[in-house]
Amino acid sequence: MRINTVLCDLLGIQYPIIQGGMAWVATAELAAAVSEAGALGVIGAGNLPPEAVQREIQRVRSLTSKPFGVNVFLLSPFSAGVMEVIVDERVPVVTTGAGNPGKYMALLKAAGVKVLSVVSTVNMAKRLERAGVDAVIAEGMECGGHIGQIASMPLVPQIVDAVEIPVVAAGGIYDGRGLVAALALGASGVQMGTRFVCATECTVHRDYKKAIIVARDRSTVVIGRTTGHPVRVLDNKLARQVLQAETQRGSGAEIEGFAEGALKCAVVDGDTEYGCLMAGQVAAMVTREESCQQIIDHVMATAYEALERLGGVTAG
Ligand code: TUI
Repeated sequence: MRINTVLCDLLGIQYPIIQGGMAWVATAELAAAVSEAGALGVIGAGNLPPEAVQREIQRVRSLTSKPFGVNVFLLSPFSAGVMEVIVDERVPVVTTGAGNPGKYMALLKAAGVKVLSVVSTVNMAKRLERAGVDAVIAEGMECGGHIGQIASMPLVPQIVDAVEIPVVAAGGIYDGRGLVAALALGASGVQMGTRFVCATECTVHRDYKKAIIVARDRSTVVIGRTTGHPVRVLDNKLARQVLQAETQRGSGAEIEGFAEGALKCAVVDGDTEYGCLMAGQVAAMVTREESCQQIIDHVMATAYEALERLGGVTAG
């Protein structure tokens, strides 16, 4: 049995799984390992300058000949330069976040780059479909990092009903049960971030991985709601300080200042007390470090199990 969807055909991949393009986390090593395992590995360009992104692209190419992508954070001051590098390097896939890639569409399409854009509302999905993107990634508020307000279960089917292009579900997906649930909602595949933070090939500090591994169901909290830019993180001293400041003072600018550089602090320095440990709600389900191949194989094996169980339900 194979789970072959339009996403597999669109991206030239074996399994309908995309790795989230997490800033500071999704390096060439992680992206190449995910692609080698048959899914789509994605470099997180974050706020990196174009030359650094180019080096990451070349490093992925030295590690795998399979398709891969680059995630462009559209609020980065370097996003235009990064798009040029992507076109020059003929990167097969771009995922975008935090904006509308409309002004780059002609350039990307002319170079044959597939564009998948993250959205967290129905309106954004419709707008980006009109802008010509190849697929949307519907990101529910269960995911880590910057989040919208709608959970995956209601968001995905609403977007599926609102657009004609393929929809990828993100947020709250850990294993094959999540993949099959996403397919049942009408999605053509999934994007997963948190589980890949704990991949052997992921180069983040071991203490960041450990914090995800010990996380339980209520271990993530949402900070920055008062700023209009909510962020899901693991509960720690930084999170509690920010939450306290939000209830006491509620000053947006002050709170934004708190988190300055705190993501790098978590990823590079492994500061689990004052680093910004972005993680989705599935952190509770991540119980060990494993290779990207083991992760993908586990997602697919548990997806087939889930499908078999469902077959039993309808037959009964
Ligand atoms: O971007 C995210 N999640 C993130 S970013 C981040 S931290 C960081 N990133 C880069 C550099 C430095 C630090 C942690 N988590 N998710 C993608 C996402 N994009 N979710 C929602 C959106 C979005 C928001 C507005 C997409 C489009 C949009 O506007 C579109 C329009 O219509 O203008």
